[in-house]
Amino acid sequence: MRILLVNSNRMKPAIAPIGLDYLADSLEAAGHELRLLDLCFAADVPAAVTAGMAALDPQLIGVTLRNTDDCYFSGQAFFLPEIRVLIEALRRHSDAPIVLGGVGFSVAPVAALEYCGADLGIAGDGELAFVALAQAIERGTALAQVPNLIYRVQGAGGGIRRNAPVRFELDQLPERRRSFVDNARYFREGGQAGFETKRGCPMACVYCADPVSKGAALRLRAPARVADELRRLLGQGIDHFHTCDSEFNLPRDHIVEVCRAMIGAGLGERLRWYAYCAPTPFDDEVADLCRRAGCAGIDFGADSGCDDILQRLGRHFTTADVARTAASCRRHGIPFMLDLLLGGPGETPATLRETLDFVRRLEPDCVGLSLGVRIYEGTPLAATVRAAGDPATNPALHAARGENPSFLRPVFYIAPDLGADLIGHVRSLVAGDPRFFLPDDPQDNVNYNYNDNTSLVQAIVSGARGAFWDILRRRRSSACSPSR
Ligand code: B12
Repeated sequence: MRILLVNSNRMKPAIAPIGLDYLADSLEAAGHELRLLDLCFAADVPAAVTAGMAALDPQLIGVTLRNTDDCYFSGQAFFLPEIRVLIEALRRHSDAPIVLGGVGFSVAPVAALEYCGADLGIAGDGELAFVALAQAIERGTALAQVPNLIYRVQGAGGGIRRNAPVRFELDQLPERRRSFVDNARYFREGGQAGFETKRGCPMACVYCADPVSKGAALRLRAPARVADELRRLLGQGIDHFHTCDSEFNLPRDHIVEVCRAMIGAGLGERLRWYAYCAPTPFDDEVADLCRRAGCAGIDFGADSGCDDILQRLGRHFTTADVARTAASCRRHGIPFMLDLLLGGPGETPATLRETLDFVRRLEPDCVGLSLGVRIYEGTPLAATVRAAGDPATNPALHAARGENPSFLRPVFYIAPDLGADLIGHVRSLVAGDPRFFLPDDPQDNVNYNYNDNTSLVQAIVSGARGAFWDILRRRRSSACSPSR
């Protein structure tokens, strides 16, 4: 089949649509002819759509939807209206079925399909499902057999049906060539490339949609295959990376084995990588291996410096664990960021102060502050909010709290005890400490929202590479240094 894959993510700095790179390997192995319509860099989207459709005349169109919104309380950018317009434009050129997929889509797939007006959707893993869908369309067989598929039922009753997911071992998939997307350009303009060592997350954090979109079961890739993929990207001139796992150190054995494979392949000296990690499990052996495997920094999802809040958030660690992990990073020279999620259930002015005081004592290289907790369909927090009555009148909910049954439009939880000016309050607690990244910081445009972040874009154009937080941190420390 002739299949057009469309990247709809235009956020800058640009992040490569790794999901499409992976899908392409499976679709090409199944014999399909593919073309990429990458709208990230398109100056004129309607013109790019016209050209892309004319070049292939597709029989099937897949659109990746990575972000439904920027998940950022002070930003509240919502991207689905643009996706709806894009789908209308694609439809004006072709009768080919339009399929939506991607991690943003997978969080609330039925609502997203209805909102965007696509014909079909695939929730979760795309590789086997998209191949099965193409085959069903080609042969005219029943859509009911296609795993992970969301589709409209014709005839009596109508409605939207969702097929059961099929989880598979990732090493069943073809080698990841990383050759469909222009990764070299994304590296020049986005400063990094992603790579995946596993899928799924078994943790029970009340707010997190990863178990919804990726499944709760961990599915690991063979470490040698991960090293091979990194080598291929190195061959394209890319030497800074970010993991695309939910948490790289879950399970501990896997981070250890992946690091050993990187060291064994001689990658530790040739590349630099960053990761999202949970505060535990982490210890001196893990830190040492990370460092030798090329780790340039870790972003730990610490969330809070208050044990009661950590418990309410369903986290599996304590503040003592965070302190131990911070000390390990220091001992092994690993720069680290602590990511905080402020304003969740039980948060008060006193717990905010406790958290910021705690974090300061750990001397992190920087601290990312997210204010307000984005509520996602299918999470324990969504269930708690629903159990509390009509979301439209719930004083803890902000932004799209009315007529938003699947929480598709951005809606945030902010503990009612915090009063109206959470940002102002946190800003005063931060008291100008340059290690803390505030939302939309007016001081020096160090803004911890990666959505259209012009200072980051400029830094990358000037040659900065690495995780966005590390680029911001280095930029800020050079701005603060007396020599400048
Ligand atoms: C790593 C990561 C980052 C890294 C990216 C590093 C890199 N170089 O790639 C960084 C730190 C830069 C980042 C930034 C942001 N991120 Co982020 N990120 C992730 C994370 C952990 C992994 C995403 C990923 O690449 N997965 C691996 C790929 C292979 O999986 P995939 O894209 O889902 O693709 C598979 C399927 O979805 C499907 N598929 C994909 N496309 C298509 C298309 C079709 C047609 C089909 C059929 C199937 C299909 O098949 C693929 C293979 O199975 C996810 C959470 C998670 N666990 O997934 C959050 C996540 C995607 N990020 C999120 C957000 C909000 C952001 C930011 C907007 C935050 C901000 N305000 O600054 C920015 C946006 C950056 C940008 N330009 O897009 C949200 C999006 C939620 C939503 N509802 O919109 C997520 C889900 C986290 C969360 N809050 O829950 N992120």
